[in-house]
Amino acid sequence: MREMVVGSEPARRDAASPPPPPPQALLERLKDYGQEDVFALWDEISQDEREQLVRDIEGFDLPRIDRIIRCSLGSQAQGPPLTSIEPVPESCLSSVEERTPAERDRWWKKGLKAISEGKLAVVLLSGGQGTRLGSSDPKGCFNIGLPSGKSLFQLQAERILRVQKLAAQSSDGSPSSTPIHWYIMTSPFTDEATHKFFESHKYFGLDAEQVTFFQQGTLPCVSRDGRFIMESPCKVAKAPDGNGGLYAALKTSKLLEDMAMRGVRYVDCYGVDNALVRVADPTFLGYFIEKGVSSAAKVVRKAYPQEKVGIFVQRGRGGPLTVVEYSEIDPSMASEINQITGRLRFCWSNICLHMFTLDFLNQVAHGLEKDSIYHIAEKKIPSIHGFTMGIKLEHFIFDAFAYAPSMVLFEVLREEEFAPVKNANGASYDTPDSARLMLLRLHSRWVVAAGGFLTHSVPLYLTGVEISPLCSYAGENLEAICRGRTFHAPCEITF
Ligand code: UD2
Repeated sequence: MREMVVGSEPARRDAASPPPPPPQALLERLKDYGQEDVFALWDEISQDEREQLVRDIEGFDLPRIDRIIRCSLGSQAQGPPLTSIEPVPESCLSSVEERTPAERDRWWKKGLKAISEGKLAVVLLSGGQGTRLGSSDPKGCFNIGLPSGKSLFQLQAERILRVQKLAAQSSDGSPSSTPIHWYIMTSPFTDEATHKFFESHKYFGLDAEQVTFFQQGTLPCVSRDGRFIMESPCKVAKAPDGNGGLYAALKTSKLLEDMAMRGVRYVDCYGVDNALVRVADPTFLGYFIEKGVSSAAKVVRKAYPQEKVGIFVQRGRGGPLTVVEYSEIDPSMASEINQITGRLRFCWSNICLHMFTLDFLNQVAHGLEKDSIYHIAEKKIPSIHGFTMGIKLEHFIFDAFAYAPSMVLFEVLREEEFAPVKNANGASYDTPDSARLMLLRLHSRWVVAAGGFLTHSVPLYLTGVEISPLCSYAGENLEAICRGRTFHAPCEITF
């Protein structure tokens, strides 16, 4: 009778009965893809762990994973694509400078009308692991230290509530307005904590029925020669498949059909880690509808060559607009200067704020098979050897722009709409402190513009006031609240 110790201790083996071999068929399949090493420690692990390992491997679509590994590692060896790279033509961009108040007003109203008719859905990309922020919680849970103590999720939920209210007020007479449906993409690393956070905060005042969570896929982490890295003797190391995993996740979860059933025509898609993100922005939506294009992105002027943002380029004269990610850009290209304007030649930065038609999302989601080239991120991977330098394979959401029949860029001001929360406080940029200050300064300007006054006990550049999104989305509706009143910074202004 063999004595088995379940758990991490390898089962003591009775010399007379060696452990059963790995399932032969599975081993043969792994050999076909050069991944048989996953069974290297088979004899050292317990029966339970062997069963876990077999289940793990049987969950893999090995042909697809092998194709992605080969195509992605192979394309890196081939170097950058040969097509020429040009700056974005001015005809593809709406700049702040050229935008008239009449256009802004027209787009704002057009966007609110479409929102009141239920034509807009919002997708939040929230599957990333907030490793740079040093928090084990999903980034949306993060409190950037505002007077209100609100998390990024709460700020975004309340901006949705505010836009819903504006849309209901704008629709001709009918007080009701279709709630904006909020699709939140998580990953196995963020899903449970995100669900719990929303439930414990009662969805921040949203109707739980208007929020749908769905998970993106994961891919094995691999060594530079394409072999699976083992996280433990009985588990392959995996990572989320990038924010471009959105398209496969929408397809797998049949949420594109869900959007169609709700009458959605436009999808606003954004990254969680921007404290000033204008979720469901009526102006951006109105512009998008008026241009009649399939995809659009908000951009800001790049602050400096090394800024960690993707930059928009045109692939060949008249070609599609695509993004070269900061982790893949050639430093000399990042620093090129336009000799006429004296500005950076590639100056339009991606800020992970995108708009798509539902038709285009369907086109992308059903064309995925051909797109097996994933981006390669060299990272320290937790493994049976502690940490192993390996590769995470990621799709980027902006990879789909290359297939867009038509695309436009919409410039916004960094100080109004882009306050990234990427690094832990103490870093020199994109921290919770820098994002908090950008929000407080913006809202302080709104108060003064509405006739209010500020007093402060610390220098004003270090503080300011926070306006609840429930009061104002973009600085509107503040006269009645602020005119003639004095607010002592820091404080939250709410109803
Ligand atoms: C992103 C953009 C970069 C620039 C920068 C601005 C991409 C690929 N890059 O860089 O061009 O706009 O932001 O701040 O968009 N996410 C997922 N699943 C994943 C990985 C990420 O949902 O597997 C989400 C993540 O939660 C976040 C967003 O995508 O909301 C951006 O992801 P990131 O922080 O990994 O991207 P970053 O800062 O390297």
